[in-house]
Amino acid sequence: MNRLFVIFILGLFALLGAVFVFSSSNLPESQVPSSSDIIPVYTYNIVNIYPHDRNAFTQGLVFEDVVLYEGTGGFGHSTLRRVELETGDILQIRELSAQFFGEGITIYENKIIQLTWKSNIGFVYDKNSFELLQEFNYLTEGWGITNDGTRLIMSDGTATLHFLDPQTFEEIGQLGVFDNDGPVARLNELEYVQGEIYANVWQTDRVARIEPATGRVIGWVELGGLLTTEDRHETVDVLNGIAYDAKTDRLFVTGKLWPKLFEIELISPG
Ligand SMILES: [Ca+2]
Repeated sequence: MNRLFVIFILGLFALLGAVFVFSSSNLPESQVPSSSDIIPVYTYNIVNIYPHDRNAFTQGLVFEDVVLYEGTGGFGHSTLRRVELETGDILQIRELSAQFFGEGITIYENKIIQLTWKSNIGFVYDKNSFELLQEFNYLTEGWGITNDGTRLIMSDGTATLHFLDPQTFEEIGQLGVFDNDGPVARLNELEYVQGEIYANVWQTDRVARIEPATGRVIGWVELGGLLTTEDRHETVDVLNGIAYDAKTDRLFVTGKLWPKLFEIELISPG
């Protein structure tokens, strides 16, 4: 009886071992981080410098048609705005109720979607009138948001991105973001650029270029040095805000309370 039991247990372990070896060997190569893979670090050239509202605590940035859309944060200071690129002039503004701390924004089918930080509420506005059309809920904190044309992609300050259905706002998937050192946390403002997800990493000058299918960081963009010492004489906060104009292939970045907004082009390493 005992011997049969021992044979049974040994057999069970052998089976589990075989299953483990089989499943490990079948992981797609891209999901197995390897320290031997060097992640390219991109630098930048400044193409244009535009004025940016020093009072805008930038939490969301989008470019569409010929203008910028910006979401700002802070309790009692949160807004949604349409901004002229060349002058930085505010063309239209909607203030959020003081109980909400505005976060990321994205434009989907003529609607602007704006997250809030800890209220678990997202707002949906008409893109032209800024009229509030709808609210929706989510379980995590709200940080950045963008979309890939079919899904909303949202960050919550961790290393996990959330995919949301753009009609129902239900969560339809998650993506763990990692580089060679493991999970990449504090993902903040997002932008979908030519099939990749770009993400500011909060409190750094770095942007992660993320492969949407795997969550792997396939490039880092090093944006240190954009502001001059003079720019930093007044209060400025961290880099935050990436916008992409797909029609003209222009990439824009700014930061919280920054006096400038930059059009940049990326330089490949080597
Ligand atoms: Ca953005």
